[in-house]
Amino acid sequence: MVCQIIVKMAKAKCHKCAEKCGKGKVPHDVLLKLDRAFKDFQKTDSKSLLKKYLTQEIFDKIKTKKTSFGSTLLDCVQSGFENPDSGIGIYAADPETYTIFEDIFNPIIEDYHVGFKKFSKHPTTDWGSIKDVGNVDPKGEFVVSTRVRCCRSLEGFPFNPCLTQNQYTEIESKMTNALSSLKGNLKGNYYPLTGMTKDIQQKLIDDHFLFKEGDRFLQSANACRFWPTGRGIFHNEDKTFLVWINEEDHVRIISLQKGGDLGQVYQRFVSAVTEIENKVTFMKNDRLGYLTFCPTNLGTTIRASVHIKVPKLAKDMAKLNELAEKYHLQVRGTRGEHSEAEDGIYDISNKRRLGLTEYEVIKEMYDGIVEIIKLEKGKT
Ligand code: ADP
Ligand code: CIR
Repeated sequence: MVCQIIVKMAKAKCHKCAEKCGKGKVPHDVLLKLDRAFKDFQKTDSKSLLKKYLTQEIFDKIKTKKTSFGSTLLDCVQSGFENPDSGIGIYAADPETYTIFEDIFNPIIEDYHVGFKKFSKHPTTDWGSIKDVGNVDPKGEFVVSTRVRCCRSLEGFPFNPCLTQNQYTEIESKMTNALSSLKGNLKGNYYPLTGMTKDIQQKLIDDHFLFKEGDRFLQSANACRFWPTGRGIFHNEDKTFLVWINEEDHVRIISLQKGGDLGQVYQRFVSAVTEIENKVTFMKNDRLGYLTFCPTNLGTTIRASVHIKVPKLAKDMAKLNELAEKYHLQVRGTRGEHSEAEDGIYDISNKRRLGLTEYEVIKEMYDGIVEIIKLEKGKT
């Protein structure tokens, strides 16, 4: 229930109480901070999508808006303001921000997901003909490993910046409860971060199974509060099926194995997601598909990647990036986003996840990687 006295007070002049019911004005100190930070941000040479689209006109139009969770524009853009080297620079502080601040989210979404417009609608889930997905590198010459992941948010909970400590543990127990009934090759155990030794945690990170700690983009977005409460990883014995709990998103479901057999990885992925979705309800939006904390992860939320060695193409990184863009792919370093390549291993994945079906995402990645390998082979 929204407190009407507080609403009236907020409409008059008191902003403090209004924060609680979410219907009032943006507090004066937040507005001042926003104005100041925006001015500083304008002076940077940031290449982020936030810089590209947050014009003075849009900023002035939306800076006084607030969601019913109490999230302001500052909650969404402070990561991008504090980290001008961001690629995107904006997070959805809560699910409502996608509509309340649509004037900034929409152009960023359209740019990142290539042509997904204000009136576009994400298609319904279609896993496609799973058995037709093949191996991107049957001879095992280039691909070290293959991974497919998706993100999910539990219905009824906001995103990181608005979660209470209790909600973190509630999400954790809802998920571990659901995961504990998985059978066959999905059967596994949950390992909470709380109580995990630093050695084990680091080994899991180094082996590419676990999320890293201390990501400055997430920290500035207020996404690491109460760390490590509620955070952890579930995996099967072979570590080919993994679930991250309460890192950037409430849930990340991952299928991973050595080599280039995308078909096998995808098959395991689809069966895991289907099983989990039979047990828990995830947040879905008519227009944007599955809702996530970062606008890059909307829609199918799928990132299908290979760890690949393409030494000839990688001699000219500008060219490799250009090539990747042509096939709607994205090149990352060995340890993921914002990392460098180690031992010549690159992470190449589909870039867009919204506006196309799950199968189309996988097919886009498959076709692109096969092309990249063909070009690497043909290069002298
Ligand atoms: P996400 O994919 O979940 O958005 P990151 O880019 O940070 O996040 O990657 C998370 C982890 O997954 C990193 O350790 C990264 O090295 C690992 N990873 C990504 N793709 C592969 C792959 N094909 N094989 C092995 N590890 C991978
Ligand atoms: C950036 O803008 O570069 C970071 N906030 C990361 C954006 C996309 N990556 C992600 O969500 N993992």
